Amino acid sequence: MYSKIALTIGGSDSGGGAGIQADLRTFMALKVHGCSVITCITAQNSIEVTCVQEVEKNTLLSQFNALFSDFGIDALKTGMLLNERIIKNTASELNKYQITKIIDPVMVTRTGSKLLEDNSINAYKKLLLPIADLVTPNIYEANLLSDLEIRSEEDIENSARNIISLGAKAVLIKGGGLKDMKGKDFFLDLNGRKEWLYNNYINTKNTHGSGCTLSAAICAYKALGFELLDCIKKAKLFVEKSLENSYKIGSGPGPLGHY
Ligand code: PXL
Repeated sequence: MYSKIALTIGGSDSGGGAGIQADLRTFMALKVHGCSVITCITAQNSIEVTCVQEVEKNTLLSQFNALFSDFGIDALKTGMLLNERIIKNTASELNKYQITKIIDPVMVTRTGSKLLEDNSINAYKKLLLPIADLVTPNIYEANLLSDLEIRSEEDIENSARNIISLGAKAVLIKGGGLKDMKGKDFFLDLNGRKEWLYNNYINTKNTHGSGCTLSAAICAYKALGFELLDCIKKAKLFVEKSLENSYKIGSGPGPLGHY
């Protein structure tokens, strides 16, 4: 039934709200077959991350080999890559394949748990931005990738230009982390095409996995063959709908409802 294939490369969230689990649910909701390369396993619930274990190099590379030796992957996204070692090994695999690459530079959860070890930012800049068809940082991640402290719309546009100058073909900076920028994102590409994108702000505390869902939805729409900016607009609507259907399962922020 599904003729297109999307791949997510990231971490497992035992709580099922974010990471690989959110990505695969998103792929399924958008009727794309989903594959995964798991980089690490996190133990977490709606409140905290209590343990992170990376997979061994051979396990990581074997997942790539298994998939790419048999399937025609149509688009991929990266999520939690944890450290420089995983970034390096992932980048050298991704360099082999000419398919659309969405890089979601996951660094920290909304509840403040670190998902990327310190000193790995340079590896993102050097190895992943140059091969990215799109990078999707939130404000915090954009600060670190562009060496700027974003406080205004103008800062966001400058940050986006810095990220493009590092080699990314396009960038989407998600404004949600700033008080007045909820639901407001900025898109810029290599050719100078730029656009502020808006959607309705959905007032819910159940936002766990919304960043993962957005990048996974962009990836799914790309696998289905849409043009990049259309993918982003459709993906934002998908996240809006999923936030409307979000629900509470623990005492912290709950997951999105992808159906
Ligand atoms: O939302 C980013 C993210 C990515 N990957 C994993 C996560 C999270 C956030 O909690 O747990 C595994």
